[in-house]
Amino acid sequence: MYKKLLVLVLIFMWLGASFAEEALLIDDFENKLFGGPQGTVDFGSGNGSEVKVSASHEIKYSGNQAIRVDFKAVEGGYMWVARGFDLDASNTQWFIHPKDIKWSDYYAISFYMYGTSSQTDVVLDIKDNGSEMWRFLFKDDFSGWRRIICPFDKFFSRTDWQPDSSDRNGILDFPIKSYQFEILPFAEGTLYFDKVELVKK
Ligand SMILES: [Ca+2]
Ligand SMILES: [Ca+2]
Repeated sequence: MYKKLLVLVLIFMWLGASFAEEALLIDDFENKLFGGPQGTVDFGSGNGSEVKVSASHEIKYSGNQAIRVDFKAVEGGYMWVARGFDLDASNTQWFIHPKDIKWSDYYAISFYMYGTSSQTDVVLDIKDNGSEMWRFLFKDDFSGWRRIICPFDKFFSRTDWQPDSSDRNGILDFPIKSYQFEILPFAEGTLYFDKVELVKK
């Protein structure tokens, strides 16, 4: 009897440990979501493109809300929707500071997107410790929530634009300081994002 109970307890402990360690939740868009210097989201657009963010309570993947991104992306335009550290807006931080993450334990960053099968090209950029921007391309070619896993070795250093302060050394220098979504032209619509995690090796 006790032996069986002990085995059960051990199995549950093992399961708990495996699930707990599979991914590290770094962001869930649970704040009030707004832009500007005191903003919780660093977002904007230029050259004719438009972007707006808000909290979505009806369509969400986890917690109380997701981030809703309404956009119009035109040829020659640009946009960004960023969260993390060292951004212009001052309240965009993740749950955990990049310096407190053991990056060598993780091979990918992942998030959930609510797709609309629009065939729109979407990117996730990450900014490395040398302020170099790295890009991962994917497509809105599904409907509803789906987890998009972006392995670090599938990102490429952006050739179209880099911040002035970027080291441009072609090396993905950890810790990563922030991430941002961009919708590529031409596209107009709404996408939702939620639950950003780092995925264990
Ligand atoms: Ca959420
Ligand atoms: Ca670099």
